[in-house]
Amino acid sequence: MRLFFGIPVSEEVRAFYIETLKPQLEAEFIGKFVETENLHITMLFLGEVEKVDFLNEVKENLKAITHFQVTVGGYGYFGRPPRVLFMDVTRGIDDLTVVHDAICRSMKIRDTRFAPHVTLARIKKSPRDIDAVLELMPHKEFSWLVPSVVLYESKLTSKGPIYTVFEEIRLKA
Ligand code: 3AM
Repeated sequence: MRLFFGIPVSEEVRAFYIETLKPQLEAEFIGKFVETENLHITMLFLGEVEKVDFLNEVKENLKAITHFQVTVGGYGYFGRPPRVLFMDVTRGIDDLTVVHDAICRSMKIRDTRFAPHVTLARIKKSPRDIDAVLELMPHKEFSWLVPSVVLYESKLTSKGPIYTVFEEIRLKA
């Protein structure tokens, strides 16, 4: 199984993406756009895993963390082509880092590169300057309460990845 921990975005973000943002991005960039139902904030990518014997320890550590608000808004990108185009996390980063660190501690993994974001697309080509195009995109902020962390299974298919919920781990209410 290919697994990763993540936090799904709110329905409001999904609606904004499918109705407004994705059509505008598709008009500007050539690349692969994330399917609406796949939008999430990656907490930790695990890769191929045979046994989920780590899960009890992760649950134990996460249930001590109180649910919290995150806010996303604004855009950025990183990497060489294909560049990862993302919506930024503007508030809640400290809380997300606490969750990330708890997962890493439970799994005895060291990951110092945590930079929470919502991937929107992988851009292969941009006929115009990316920064100039992103300036034109609607700048809206969305906040929501994060009640749980999800362990996703990711199946890679020719049509793109399909994510299913392997386990939803509730935070403290
Ligand atoms: O949040 P994003 O979309 O950037 O890029 C993959 C995605 O992150 C990342 O895990 C998330 C769910 O697939 N990912 C995929 N393969 C990876 C790898 N080998 C990886 N992250 C690190 N190493």
